[in-house]
Order: sequence, then structure tokens, then C-alpha cells
Amino acid sequence: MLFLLPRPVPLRNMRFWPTIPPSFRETLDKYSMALQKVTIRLMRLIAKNLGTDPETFASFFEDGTQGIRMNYYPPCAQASKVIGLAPHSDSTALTLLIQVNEVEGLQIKKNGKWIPVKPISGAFIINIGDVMEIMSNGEYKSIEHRAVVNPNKERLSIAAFHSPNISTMIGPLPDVVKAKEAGYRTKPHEEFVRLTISSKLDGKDLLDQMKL
Ligand SMILES: O=C(O)CCC(=O)C(=O)O
Repeated sequence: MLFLLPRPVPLRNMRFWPTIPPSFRETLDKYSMALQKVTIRLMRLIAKNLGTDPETFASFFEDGTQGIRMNYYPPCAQASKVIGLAPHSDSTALTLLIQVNEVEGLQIKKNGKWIPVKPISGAFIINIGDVMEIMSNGEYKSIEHRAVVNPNKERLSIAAFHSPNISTMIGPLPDVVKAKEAGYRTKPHEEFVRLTISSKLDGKDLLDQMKL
């Protein structure tokens, strides 16, 4: 996998950005900007749904953090005995994911069962992450997912993770807890990131630590 942090732009570490192919950096820069815009539009719609001010909510994401992970899963003759990516929910707010070469592999956990997500040409999969679950006080639930490998075909996916800017407090939004008691702790974003790094990539382990 190749995991880069394109946003916030001043924190980009260009040392890790490949120069081959020559179009890579410019393409990733454009892709990063386009996905940031889509994310902000989605945030406005989510805020409306939650009954909170769309502009205030969107502003948390204006100079938000964005990570882009490009995953390559080689074919594996013993596919049923291995896992491509262990079950986890994303610790961030919203993930825009594409199954690049349209080989099935992503599965989500629904009612205790693993359900495959069929690739649709030109469509994004939008995964709710832990930060969204916390900020919405559980109105939006983060989705546990995993990736399996294919016995014959290689598989590629690109996940773009979006979070609020680093000065945003990670906790239930005041408008949302008016109606229902807070079910999650509030922490400064930096402290939340530290907790993320020290947690295992294991189901919804991180969220369990944030629950009250
Ligand atoms: O390969 C996939 O479809 C899933 C990727 C993913 O969940 C991730 O990179 O966190």
C-alpha cells in the first residue's frame, strides 16, 4: 500500500510522493482537491439531517485532514486462508472509496454477517467513520469492513479518509446532544489521533474507548 497525507496542504511531506510516473503528483493533487470538495458537500447534507448548522459543520472540514491510501492486493491461491485487510472501522469521519479495477473484495458487516460490496463503475462507496459516529452522537454509525483477496485476480482500491481540522474538538455536537444525552467522550483532535495510533486495527476497538 501507499498511504499519503495530502491535506492540510502545508503539512504535505513531498519526500514520500512518488515522481514516477511524472503525472503522479499533479494527479494526486487534483484528486485530493476534488474529493475534499465532495466531502464538504456531503458534510452540509449530513449537518442538515442532524439538525445542526450546515455552514458551521462544513467549516470544520474546510482545512480538514485527508489521508489517501492506495491498496494493492495480489492474487492468492489460498485466498480463503488469508485476509487482505483486517476488520476495522475507519477512525476518521468520512471515507470515499473506489474499487479501482472492479474486482470484488470489500465486505461490510451487517447484522453480524459479512456482505460483499459489488463494485459499480464510476461510483464511490461512502463509509461512515468513527469521528462521524461520535460527532453525530451515534445517529450515524461507523461501518465495520474488511477486504478479502481473490484467488486469480489482483485487486486495487483507493480509500480517501477525511477528518475535521486539527483544532476541532472530537465529541458529540452540541445541537445533537440537546435531544439525547451524550454517548461519547469529547477530546481534543490531537489527543484523539494519539488514541487512534495506540489502538489496534480491530473491529470498533477505538469507539469502545470513546463510549461513555
Ligand atoms: O480495499 C478495500 O476495498 C478497503 C480498503 C480500506 O478499507 C482501507 O484502506 O481502509
